[in-house]
Amino acid sequence: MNKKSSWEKSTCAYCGVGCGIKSRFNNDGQLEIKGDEQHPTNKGKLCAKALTLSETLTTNNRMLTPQILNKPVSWNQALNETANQLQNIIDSYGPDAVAFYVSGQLLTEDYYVINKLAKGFVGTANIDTNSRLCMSSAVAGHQRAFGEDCVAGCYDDLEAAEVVILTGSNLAWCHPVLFQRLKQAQQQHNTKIVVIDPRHTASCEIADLHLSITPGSDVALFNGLLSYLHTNDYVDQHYIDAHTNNITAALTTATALDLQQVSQLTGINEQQLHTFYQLFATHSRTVTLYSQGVNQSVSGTDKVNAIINCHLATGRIGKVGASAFSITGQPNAMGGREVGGLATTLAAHLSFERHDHWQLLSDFWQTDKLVTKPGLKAVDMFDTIANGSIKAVWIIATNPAASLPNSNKINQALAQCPCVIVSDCVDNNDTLRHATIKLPAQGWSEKSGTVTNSERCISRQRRLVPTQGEAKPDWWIITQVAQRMGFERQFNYINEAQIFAEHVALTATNNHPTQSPRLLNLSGLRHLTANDYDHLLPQQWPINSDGISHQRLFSDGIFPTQDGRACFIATPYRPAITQASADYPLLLNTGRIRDQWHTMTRTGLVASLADHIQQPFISIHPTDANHYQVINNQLVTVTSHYGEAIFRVRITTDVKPQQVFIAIHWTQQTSSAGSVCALIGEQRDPISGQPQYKAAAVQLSPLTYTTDAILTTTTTIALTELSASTALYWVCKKVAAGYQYFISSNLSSSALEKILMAHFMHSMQHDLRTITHNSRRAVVFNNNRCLASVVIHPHNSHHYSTTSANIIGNEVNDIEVHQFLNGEDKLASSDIVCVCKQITKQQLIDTIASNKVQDLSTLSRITTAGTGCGGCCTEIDILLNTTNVN
Ligand SMILES: Nc1nc2c(c(=O)[nH]1)N[C@H]1C(S)=C(S)[C@@H](COP(=O)(O)OP(=O)(O)OC[C@H]3O[C@@H](n4cnc5c(=O)[nH]c(N)nc54)[C@H](O)[C@@H]3O)O[C@H]1N2
Ligand SMILES: Nc1nc2c(c(=O)[nH]1)N[C@H]1C(S)=C(S)[C@@H](COP(=O)(O)OP(=O)(O)OC[C@H]3O[C@@H](n4cnc5c(=O)[nH]c(N)nc54)[C@H](O)[C@@H]3O)O[C@H]1N2
Ligand code: SF4
Ligand SMILES: [Mo]
Repeated sequence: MNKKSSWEKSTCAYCGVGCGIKSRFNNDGQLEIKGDEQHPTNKGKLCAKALTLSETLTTNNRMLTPQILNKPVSWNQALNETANQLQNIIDSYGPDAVAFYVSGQLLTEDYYVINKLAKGFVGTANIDTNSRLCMSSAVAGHQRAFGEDCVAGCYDDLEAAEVVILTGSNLAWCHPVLFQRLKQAQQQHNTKIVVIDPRHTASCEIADLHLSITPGSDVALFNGLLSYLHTNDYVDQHYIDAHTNNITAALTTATALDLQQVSQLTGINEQQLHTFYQLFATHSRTVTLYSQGVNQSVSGTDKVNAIINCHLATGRIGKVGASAFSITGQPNAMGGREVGGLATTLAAHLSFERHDHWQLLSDFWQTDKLVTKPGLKAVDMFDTIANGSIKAVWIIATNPAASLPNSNKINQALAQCPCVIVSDCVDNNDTLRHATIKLPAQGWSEKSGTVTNSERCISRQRRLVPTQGEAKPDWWIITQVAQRMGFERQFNYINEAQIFAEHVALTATNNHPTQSPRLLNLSGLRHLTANDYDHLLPQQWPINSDGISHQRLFSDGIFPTQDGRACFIATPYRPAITQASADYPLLLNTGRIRDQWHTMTRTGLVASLADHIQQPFISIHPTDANHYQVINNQLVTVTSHYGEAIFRVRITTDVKPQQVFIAIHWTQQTSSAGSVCALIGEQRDPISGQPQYKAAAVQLSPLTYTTDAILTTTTTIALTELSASTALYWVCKKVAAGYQYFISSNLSSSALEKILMAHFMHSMQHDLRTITHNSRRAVVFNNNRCLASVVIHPHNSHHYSTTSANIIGNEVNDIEVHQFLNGEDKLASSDIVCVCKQITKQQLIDTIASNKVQDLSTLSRITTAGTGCGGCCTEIDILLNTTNVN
């Protein structure tokens, strides 16, 4: 019998909250994962995504060997070929003919070496990252206001605040553990919470006030606030005089709009505006937390500064419970910003604009090739790949074919690019289809290094399990290629600790507390040995030699600008570039759902996470549904100027009339046409270059088809064959013992059944079938094990239902098979609300009704729902409020 191993600490693979986990192998050899009670971020709590991480450690779709043109090769061949191809292109066309597109999911050490290679040794600043799509407006806003890209506050501020404003953030679903902390604080000291979001989201469940603003109008809202604070004497004049510049320009712009105009632009009535402005004005401990509803906009940077202006005007920056707080998305978006992974920064918060910074870095790296000006930002980089000027791109830990705007164009650009090198953990995603060289990287649990979370806390990610196949650490792959390009000496690291030490040294070089310091300073870690690094405890930067904790920045009102003062920025209101038109009358907003992560390469492997929301959907208001004559679960084609895609209708008042919402997660690997980025245009913020993902003009029309089918199998099926043989549309979802395919077709039920049986169930020996007037059901099994099932019925949107996958992969259980064949399978037509305990919406509704349950704790006691990670509690609250108990 195996013996339990001891607990090893690391950090979660997913979001920028940066929770600490601990893991060990249990007696069955399975990896157990728990929250780390000692990690300052989460103190033991985790969300459902983290709790199911061990289920993602599978060989399923794992890239196991390097490949050139999809043929397995040795590492030596792959690395030589990568180095040769890059070098040949550089020799023929110059360094700017190559580009690097990387990710906030890399570790700091990986990020440091790829940035060093590109900017310092290849001599191109064409290195950008998916943080361009995510954090670049916040970065630009911080630089304009504070002189450096720094988050002033910390998570404790959310608990210490009297008022918390969540703007453009669905914290409940996207940063669940931080949301739990906020919710608990609210219960303890009655924190007032304002949510600013065009949509009604799960985060609204704890809101005292929800401002459902007109998309893109945040600048008007916060300009209105600044004007209100000024006019009604709520500003901190002493702070403004002592610590800031440029208030006059900001005020002139802000006061150009009166309250009535603000109300018109934001769609918020004057009384609600007044309530919000009063709440802000009269509570000195106020935190404004913002995310993609702010950043991903053509006025993203101005939105950030309009918010910061209000905090500067009241002196509420870096004080206990008082800050403007940009929350990061990816686990190491912050680490990437530290090493300088964006095309617009050098490294270690050194700036292109300062010659002394340039000289410092040039000396530190001992190079004469250091780039002198910023490179191409993500969207421009892919435009330049499309026009043929960039001839080689190395993509690491990101899936641009699915996540960049106008994905049809991105796919074309990659398809005709002569050299597409992709380092990834999976063998297949939308981007890897275009790879000429594929390099298998170690993934979370195999890799080792550091990450920095939203509150500047550096934590170790540690190796927890052996590496699969021949995968290697990203830093190793990058440094091996660098060495083969002739930079042996500069990239001769033996482990990740050495790279971290170099990064630390760079942050400390010439960084004197008195002479225009960079706040990113890790000099306190200068003497870290490899062993110290292995045992590094989570800690927030700056980590100066003074040994003082710097939980908050700028508390003393001193900023890292030339004169030490922060800067107000005039932020004129500009309407979103995309306006709905007669051709495209609906405004499309996009974002995340609770249980999936980005393009699903990891969360898509976990059956329980697929149950909350099973298929790509479009949320639409009842009046629009009526106008377009569509009903719940119907499939519709959505078109924009850029492309088209297909979604299932969800009618809901969560969105306003003429606004629709689509989640970002489905790709061509998981659906035939559910990729939302096909619809998104390339409009972007002029300063940060961050795309406007939250406002695209679209049109919709019902999709006509005759037949629906749900095929459940123990093995994956060939998707191209599925598309070619039967399906007008399909979606693939992970279930416990295999996969479930939702198929829509123009074939008749009997024809579809014949084809599905012949193509995807043919090797199976035995089958049972039922045919009724409105459905055909079949189960096939081999040696008493159910291998596949299928349900087919004529399309009738009024009765769309899902079906249980329970029987698949199991020994034949006559009762269950019988139930399935008769359409009585238990899970049919109800989504799972509580993933941890697998409780469906229907079970909860039934329990509420039959037991006359009024409150969450009683419902949790009876059903166990909500007793796992707690991430579903807001949705259970909604059910409690909406279910009739009489
Ligand atoms: N479950 C889950 N969690 C995640 C991720 C994930 O994929 N899944 N991804 C992580 C990453 S990388 C990121 S960047 C974060 C993103 O975290 P969030 O930014 O919280 O998530 P989004 O859903 O993209 O967008 C937030 C909200 O902005 C609103 N919004 C749209 N337009 C506007 C506007 O004009 N003004 C305002 N004020 N709001 C608007 C949207 O309706 C949406 O509810 O989540 C991280 N956490
Ligand atoms: N419409 C719309 N589009 C959006 C957004 C939106 O709100 N709306 N949000 C944008 C934002 S904020 C973000 S952050 C992006 C995210 O978009 P992407 O970065 O494209 O999405 P991911 O699915 O996270 O892709 C990560 C890839 O890296 C691989 N990977 C994971 N870990 C490692 C590793 O350690 N090493 C290597 N080499 N590979 C690894 C995964 O298998 C996966 O293929 O999407 C953006 N796109
Ligand atoms: S909140 Fe974010 S970091 Fe924390 S457990 Fe959930 S996904 Fe992981
Ligand atoms: Mo992100």
